[in-house]
Parts: sequence; C-alpha cells; structure tokens
Amino acid sequence: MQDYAEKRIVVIGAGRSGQALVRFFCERGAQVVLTDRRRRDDLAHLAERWPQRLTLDLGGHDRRHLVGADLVVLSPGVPSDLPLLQQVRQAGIPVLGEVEIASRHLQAPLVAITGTNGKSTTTALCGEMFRSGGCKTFIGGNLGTPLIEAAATGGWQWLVVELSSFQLETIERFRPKYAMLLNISSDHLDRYDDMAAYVSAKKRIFENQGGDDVAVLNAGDRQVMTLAGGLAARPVLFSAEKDLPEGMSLDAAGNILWRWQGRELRFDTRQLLLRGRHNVENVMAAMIPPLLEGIDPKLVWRTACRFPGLPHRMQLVRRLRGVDWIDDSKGTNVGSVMRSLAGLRPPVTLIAGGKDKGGDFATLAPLVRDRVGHLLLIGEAADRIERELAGTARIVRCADMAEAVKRAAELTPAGGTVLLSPGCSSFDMFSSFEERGRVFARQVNALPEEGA
Ligand code: UMA
Ligand code: ADP
Repeated sequence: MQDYAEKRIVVIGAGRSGQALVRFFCERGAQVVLTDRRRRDDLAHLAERWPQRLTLDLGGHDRRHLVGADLVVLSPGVPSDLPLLQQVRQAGIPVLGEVEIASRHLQAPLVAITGTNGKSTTTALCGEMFRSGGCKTFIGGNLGTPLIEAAATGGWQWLVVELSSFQLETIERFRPKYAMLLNISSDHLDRYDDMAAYVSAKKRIFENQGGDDVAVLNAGDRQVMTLAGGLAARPVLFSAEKDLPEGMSLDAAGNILWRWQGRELRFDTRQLLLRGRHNVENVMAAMIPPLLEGIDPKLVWRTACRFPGLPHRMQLVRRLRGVDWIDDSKGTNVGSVMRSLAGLRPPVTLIAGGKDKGGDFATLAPLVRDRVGHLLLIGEAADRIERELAGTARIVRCADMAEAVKRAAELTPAGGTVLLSPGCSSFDMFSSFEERGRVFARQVNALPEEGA
C-alpha cells in the first residue's frame, strides 16, 4: 500500500517513531489511530494539529481499532509477537514496522548497520564520510531520528541507518545496498526467548539482498562468520584480529590496511581521536561503503580522524581531584561494559545496574576483580548483579544516581576513575540512556571543587 488517503491505520507506540509515523500518515490523508499502553500526556500537539485525522487510544490497545484497520504499524519497542496481533494477522491485515514502511518510500541507496555494539558510532562515522564527499546523506534510525522522517522529507543521495534487532523483526522487503553486522554478543534477553532468536532477528538485515549488494562482516567475530556462508550478497570483510587478503585489517605497525582489487591503502590509527580497539573496528567498517562508492580516501580518513565520538560513550565528564568521571551510559549490555572496563587502569569505581535485560554479569567477574575497587549498584538489576559478582569488588547499593555519585566521590582515590557503564537499559529509572547520562553528568558537575 503506497496511497494512504482515507486508509485506516493503527500506529502502536507513541514514542519518537510513533509520533513521526502519525505525521507521515496524516500528511498523506490517512485516518490514524495512535495507541499506547501508557497514558502519555505529551501528545496534545498532534491531536491539535490533526483533529479530523487522528484518534488517540491511550492506557491500552483497543482491539476494535486493530481489527478494523487497513494497516497496523509497530514502533520498535513493541514486540512483534504481541498476542493481540495474532487476531489482526489472522484477519489478513498487514502488520509492519516503521523501517519497512519508510523504506518503501525511499529511493536512495541504503547502508544499514546492525550488531550488538558499535552501531551508533559506526553509523554516525559512515554517514559523515558520505557527507564529506558532498552527498546529501540521512543519518538516523535507532541512533535517534526515525527513518520515516527521511521518507517524509526526501531528496537524499545516501541513507545511513542504524538498525536494532527490534526494527529488523518487522521488515519484509527492506533491502539495503550495504548491510553490516559488526559483532554479536548477548543482549535483549528480556525480549527474546534465547540467543538464537536474537541472532535470527539480526540476520534478517541480509535477507532481501541480492548479488549486487554488499554484506560488510566482522571476520574476527565467530558468530558473525557462521552466518556468512549462506548470504546472497557479496561479502566484504574487516577485522582487527586477522590478516585478510582483501578487505580491512591491521598491519604489523597498527595501521588500518585496505586491500581491494590489488590496491593497498594504509591509514595511521594514531591520528584518530577515538580510543580503543573496538573503535578501530568501527572506523574500519564505516570506511568500507564510502571507499567502495568512490569517495576520496583522503576525505574519508580526515572524517574518521576528526570524529570525537558520540555523547554517553566513554565520554569524559570531569576531572576532579585527580579522578576521571566517565559517562558510558550507552554501555547497555555486558559486552559493552567489558570493552569499556578493559580500556581503563585500576582503581575503577563502577556504577552499574538498571532495567535487567538478562545479560550474564558473571562473565564480567575477572575484569571486575582486576580493575574495580567499588561496585555501586542502582536499579532493578542490582540484586542479580550483586549475586553474580559477589566477592569480586566491594559492593555498595545506592537508591539513585545522586547517591551513587556521592558515594563514588567518597570512595574513589586520586588517580582513579569513576565509570558509569550500567550494562542494562535505563527504562526503570529514566526515559532513555541519554537522560541517565545527563543526570549523571549534572550530579558530577555539582560536586564541589574541594573535598567536603
Ligand atoms: N509501547 C506500547 N505497547 C507495547 C510496548 C511499548 O504502547 O507493547 C509504547 C511505550 O509505552 C512507549 C512507546 O511504545 O510510549 C515507545 O516506543 P519505542 O519503545 O518503540 O520507542 P521510540 O521512542 O519510538 O524509539 C525507538 C527506539 N526505541 C526502542 O527500540 C526501545 C529508539 O532506540 C530509536 O532511537 C527510535 O525508535 C528511532 O528509531 C533507542 C533504544 O533504546 C535508542 N533502542 C534499543 C537499543 O539501542 O538497545 C533497541
Ligand atoms: P550501539 O549503538 O550498538 O549501542 P555505540 O556505538 O553506541 O553502540 O557504543 C556503545 C558502547 O558499546 C560503547 O560505549 C562501547 O563500550 C561499546 N562498543 C562500541 N563499539 C564496539 C565494538 N565495535 N565492539 C564492542 N563493543 C563496542
């Protein structure tokens, strides 16, 4: 369906994606029901803008709207196996995701980026590299701006889009020219029955690709490479661990080495502002599409070198009395906490916890024992983390972020680091990982210069 005039469309979830979908459909003359299980009080602007077109159904999802619809569109946070949707599907009503709808209205080629960690950094980098070559490039998706906003404005030459497993669950024909799978480790086990279900959602990024498309794969990640065999797209590999005859790898001196069709280019990683081997992987992956598309390698590399990193990813908030305070609020799974901790010298005071996503905190034990003096726990997952990491560091339970920051200031010696890297999502205490990071930074910046 491409013509929405007078079509009855139900949008489930009234967050960023849902609200952007409402604007998209109402502008095209549809009759839209926006439904949310919560009673949200931030929707008045939409209701006022489209009094004739928009109906709000809040505090639950009314079945009657759903079974009477021509199309149901899900926000990413809405599980695609919601029992309520069974009846809708049985009635033959299409149930699609925001990304699928958006992609049907977009003509420009897509770079789609998924993986457990590094998606946002790689997406932002890759998008900026296309922009450096003068291409009008949309950068968004799970990173923050829903893809449907790109469809609403149009005129793009490239679309560089971060995709979560949630968004990939509800695609149908979505076909990126470049599909990247950066890495796989355990995440979102609160939504999926097991790892296999999570991996099969991620894998869908490749399912509509053909022989002219490219799959960008991390050759150093065993799980990723087990998927590589059956792909229709042409694989292009990167690895910070393996020497590759073709693709992106590291040479003996630590330079990024791009080998392609008999040509070799080297890039000195000491010029990067980004720190850590994982970020070298992100840079390597990001460079592949713009280089293959003929963007000048000098411009591509200059963009990589100037990139300061995104907020809330290992961001230094303050250096106070010899202690570095680092906001890694986007460290929302065990794998990312591991990477972040591995890059720091002891003693680290680690603030962790939040909404439990079922990660295996016990795998952090050796690193915590080695680097962490005090482990300050907040949020719903605190009980489980305390059990799984008992005996590895001194554990302190804190009621909220303010208490955690206060205790961290008391307990961390000069020369140490306080790291907020929760290993959990934020939704038990905050509206987003950004808000969690901002609250942390506010509390840290309010600490007095001199000790009390
Ligand atoms: N809701 C329902 N019924 C349900 C479930 C949820 O009504 O059964 C409602 C909630 O009450 C809430 C609304 O849905 O009001 C929220 O929708 P949403 O969770 O899809 O959130 P959006 O604001 O639309 O943001 C989404 C992504 N959020 C999630 O996937 C959880 C954002 O990624 C993304 O930036 C945005 O679309 C634009 O594409 C955030 C995220 O946390 C950063 N992503 C996860 C991650 O990175 O780990 C996947
Ligand atoms: P995502 O969007 O997938 O959550 P981000 O780029 O926002 O990824 O980075 C989030 C955190 O994940 C970072 O603070 C870092 O700890 C970790 N991380 C980033 N890139 C990688 C990578 N390539 N491999 C493993 N961990 C990574």
